[in-house]
Amino acid sequence: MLSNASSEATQEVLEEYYRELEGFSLAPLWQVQETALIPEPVSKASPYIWHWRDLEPRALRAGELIGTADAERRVLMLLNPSIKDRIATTNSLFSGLQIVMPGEAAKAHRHTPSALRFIINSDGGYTTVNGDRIPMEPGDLILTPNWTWHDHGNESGEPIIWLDGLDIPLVHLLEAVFFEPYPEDVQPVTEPIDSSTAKYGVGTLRPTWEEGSKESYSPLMRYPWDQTWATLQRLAPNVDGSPFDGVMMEYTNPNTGGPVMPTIACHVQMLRPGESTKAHRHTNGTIYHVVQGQGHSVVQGQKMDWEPKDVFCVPGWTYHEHVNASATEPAVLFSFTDTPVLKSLSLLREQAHPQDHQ
Ligand code: 1HN
Repeated sequence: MLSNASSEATQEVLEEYYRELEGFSLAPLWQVQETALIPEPVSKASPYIWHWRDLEPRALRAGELIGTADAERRVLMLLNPSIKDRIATTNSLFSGLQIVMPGEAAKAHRHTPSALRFIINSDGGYTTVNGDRIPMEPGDLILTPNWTWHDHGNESGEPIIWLDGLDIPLVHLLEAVFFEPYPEDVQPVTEPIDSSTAKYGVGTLRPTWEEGSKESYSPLMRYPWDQTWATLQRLAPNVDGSPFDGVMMEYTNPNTGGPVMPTIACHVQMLRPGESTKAHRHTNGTIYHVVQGQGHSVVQGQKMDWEPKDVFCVPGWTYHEHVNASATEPAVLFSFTDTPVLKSLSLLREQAHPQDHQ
């Protein structure tokens, strides 16, 4: 006979038993099962917005106070206020603001966390990735995938500032972080300038003498802003776009049509004048950067007003919707997220808000 009888053990006997378990590195699942198997995700991260008016002076001040000898990378970390014990902007992704002063170079190194840069201010900056020297122009997306050598330089007279995005929290969780400095401060440039853009930048033309990269990441390292902007402008008047994201485009790996890196997908979206989206939520968290325009997003019922160059994060499984406040000007958001990881593990879920709005 099967039965569901309760224990007849006294409280005292149970307490003694639980104390004894601790000594053997054992613990009863039945006391914590509800925290292990929750009905739906509850992110450790909070929604948060960093305003450019607060960021810019502090980034420039870091440029005055901290020399390259004191900082391999002069990065102001955008740390989620609800995550105390790790370097994280959302639960799985990190973002920071990096500044390179005139005449400076940030040393060559490589690491297994993958990085992207979205260029904010630059007039003569460059990044070299595996021997390919890539110019940095405002609005460009530049990739530094897993284990690629990279160093940055500024040969202009003005500070250069960009937004860094890395999968550091995720790679730390997986205990797969490796780091190696390059033997010299600066790696040699071994390719013609900006060669990945020349070879792969059109997206529909491929160099036949190369087999096609076997790497899991995009062979194209720079996605120039002028192409991105031209595409958005051309499409926006003629398409419905997404009810949740407006005219949202994904930056793709030209070899696969898939995400630019195996851990991070990058998107750019235009909210047309007066456009407001419906609310939805998905298991991936997202970090947004306002390229242009003014508006607000409602995240978990909280209104966040944004302006150009602000950065904000939407934790996973958190309802969010976006509003372009201008009746005449488009708003453009760049964003990055860990959907490729969730998708490949069958953990990507999305849900529309039942009332369309929060
Ligand atoms: C890093 O190596 C870079 O190479 C930028 O530019 C930001 C944040 C955390 C850890 C390493 C870079 C980073 C970073």
